Amino acid sequence: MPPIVYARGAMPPRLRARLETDFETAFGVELSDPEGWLRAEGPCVTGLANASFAPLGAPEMDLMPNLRIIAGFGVGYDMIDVAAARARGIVVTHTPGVLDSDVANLGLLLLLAASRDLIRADAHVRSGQWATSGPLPLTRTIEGATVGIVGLGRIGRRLAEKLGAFGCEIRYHGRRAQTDVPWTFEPDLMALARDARALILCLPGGPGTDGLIGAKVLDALGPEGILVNIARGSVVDEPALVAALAEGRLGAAGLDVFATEPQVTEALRRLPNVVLSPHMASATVETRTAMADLVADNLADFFATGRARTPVPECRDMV
Ligand code: 8YV
Repeated sequence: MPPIVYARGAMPPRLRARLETDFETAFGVELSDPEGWLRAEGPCVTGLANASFAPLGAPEMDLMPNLRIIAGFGVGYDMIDVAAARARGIVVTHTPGVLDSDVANLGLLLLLAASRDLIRADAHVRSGQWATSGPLPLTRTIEGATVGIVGLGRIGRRLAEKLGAFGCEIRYHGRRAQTDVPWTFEPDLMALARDARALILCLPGGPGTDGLIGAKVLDALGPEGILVNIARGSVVDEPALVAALAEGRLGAAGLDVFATEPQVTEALRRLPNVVLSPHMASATVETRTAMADLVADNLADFFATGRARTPVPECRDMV
């Protein structure tokens, strides 16, 4: 009997193809009644591939009493209740490592675009205003600026390395100082925001970081400051961000993630001093292919050997 996998959320084509070839797979988005299907067939499901941001908790897991592995498509797993999974003997995996460079690159792109006002500059040329009204006001360089990285995981480290090429002074904030990096740890987030030209958010989402960046931090970053978010929308108090940007208390922002994506509030969409992208930091052919393969390989290895390639830290002792 081949393992039965339930595919939750819209599968990217590469992952869909791997799931179809390697396993017997039910694709949730193609079922007329996914919940009805799970009620009837859930006991046959032993693996789940997740590409959805909808919360995955105990009630859904209980529809699949023989589920042994949840393989997530993404490094962030804040949508999965890992404690509930562990309590049911279910291993959770994610896709770390393979997306670091592209996610870091989008962080850099947003930082540069926000600091050089690239979107307005593009519109200035397209509209013909360059010829009629002349050049735009000067912008600010990030060369040599102090940049604060909030969350120095794999992605934060890649970003810090890349920012070295711009002569930036890197400081980082997180749960603890890391001994194997050359950058300065700043235990006080407010102090980091006060000293930095830009804060780049690279930390995990979830209850522990919910609303961490609020009005006080944004005010400390200040009218020349730039906030870049490539983490999760939940990390930022979005109404406070909109107010700070609208009132000029914060200089600019570059955002790839939002509180209620794919819905983005009109207040945010109307602001001229934000650069917006649709949660696309990992969305290159190369990275998404590597992510899809890692999801399928986690499932295949687990079913073949009982070991998974990239369990989330909380599940490392289970495989
Ligand atoms: C998404 C991400 O997984 O890795 C993460 O945590 O947020 C992204 O890479 C990707 O957009 C697929 O939904």
